Amino acid sequence: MENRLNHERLIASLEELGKIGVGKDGQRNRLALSDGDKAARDLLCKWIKEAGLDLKIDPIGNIFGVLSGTEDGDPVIAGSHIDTVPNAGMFDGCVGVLSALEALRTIAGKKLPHRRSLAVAAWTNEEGSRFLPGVLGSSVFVGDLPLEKALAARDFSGVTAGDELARIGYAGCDTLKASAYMEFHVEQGPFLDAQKLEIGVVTGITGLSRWDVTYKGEANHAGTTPMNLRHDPLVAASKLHLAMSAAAAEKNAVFTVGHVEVSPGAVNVVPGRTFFTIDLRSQDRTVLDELHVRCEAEIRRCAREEGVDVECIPTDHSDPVSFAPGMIEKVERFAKLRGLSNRRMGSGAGHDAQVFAPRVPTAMIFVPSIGGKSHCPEELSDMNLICQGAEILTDCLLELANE
Ligand code: HGY
Ligand code: MN
Ligand code: MN
Repeated sequence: MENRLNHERLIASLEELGKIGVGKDGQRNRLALSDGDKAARDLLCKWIKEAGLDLKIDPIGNIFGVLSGTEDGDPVIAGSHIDTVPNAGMFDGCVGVLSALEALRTIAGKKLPHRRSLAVAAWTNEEGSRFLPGVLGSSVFVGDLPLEKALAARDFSGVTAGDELARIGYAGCDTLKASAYMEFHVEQGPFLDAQKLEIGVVTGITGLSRWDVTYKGEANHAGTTPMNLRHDPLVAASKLHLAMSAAAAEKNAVFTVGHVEVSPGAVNVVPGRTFFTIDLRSQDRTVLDELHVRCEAEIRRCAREEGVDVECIPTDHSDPVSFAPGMIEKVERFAKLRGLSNRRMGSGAGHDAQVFAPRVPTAMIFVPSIGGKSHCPEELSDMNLICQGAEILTDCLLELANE
C-alpha cells in the first residue's frame, strides 16, 4: 500500500510540539491546564485552522478539528492528548494527536472521499498527574463524569480545573459526539521493542484503582525514642508498599507509589505524618477486583500494626476494557497489508480510548517504545515507524468513514 501522508511535516510537527513546556532545567512539563499546556493548545489550534478544519472546543477544554463528510452524522474521531506528566518525554499522546491531524490534513488536501465526518481530538487532562481522575476530558465527553465534578477537581495546591480552564481561555461551548474512535500511541512498555516488532495491534486497556492515603502517627525525637515505642507512619507505608508489591507481582499486576510526602521532614525527627498515592493495575478484571479489596485491607492492617491513624481516599477507578474484534482485525489487516511485523497485545497504560470502547467501535495502534521507556525524558520511538503507524491510522479512518 502506498504512503499517503507527508512524513516530513508530521515529524517536524512532533519536534516543534516537543519543544513546548521545556524549562531552563531541560524538563518538559506540560501539566494539564498549565501555561505549558496552554502554549501547546495554542499551537495545535493554529495548525487545525491552517489545515482548514473546523476548530471546536467543548466545555471541558477538549480541542477538535472537524473535516465534514458528504453525509450528516457524528464524526469518526481520532485523538489522544498533549498534556504530560512531570519531566515527560515528547511522544506520549502527541504522536496520536499529530498523526490524526496529519491524516486529516492529507485527506482534505488530496480530497480523499469520506462519507462520514472525521475529527482530530486532543483530550483535556488525560494524564491525571495534576487533576484526578485521569482521562478527565474524554470522560466528560462521553458522559462518564459530570462536567461540574470535573471542573471542581483540585490540584495539590488547591487550584480547581475550572479556574485553570478559564485562566488559559479554553472553556468552550461546542458539543459533538463520536461514531467511532481511533487512537495511535507509543506502547510505553518493553514488549514490541524487545521482540523487534513494528506495530502493536491493541486488544484492550488495563483497569486501575488509585487512592490517596494519609497515615498519622507520632512525631518524636529520632535519638531518644526506642523503636518499640514508635508510631512511625513511614514504617506503616513501607510495610504496605512491600506487601502489595509482592501481591501484585504474584498476579502479574502492577502496584506503584508515585508520590510520597513525609512530615515534618527533618533528619532528626520521627515522622508524624505520611501522605502517598497508590496506582494499582491489572488487565484482568477478577485480579483487579481481588487486589483492590486486598489493598484496602492491607492499608488498614499496616495502620493497626504501627498504631497509626489512617485516611484512605479512592481517587480513580476504571475497569479493564476490550476492543471490538472487528476493530482489532481492521488494524491488524492494514499492518499486514503494509508489510509491518505486528502482534496483538493489551495496554498496561491507560488511554482515552478506554472511555470510548464500551460505547462505539474503538481501536488502538502501537509503535515500539525503545527500551520500553515512557513518562520520562528517555522516552523514544522510531520516527519512521511513527509515520507507518500514522499511515495505518489513516487507512482505518478512511475505511470507517466510508463503511
Ligand atoms: O497513566 C497512564 O497509564 C497514562 O499514561 N495516563
Ligand atoms: Mn498517553
Ligand atoms: Mn501518559
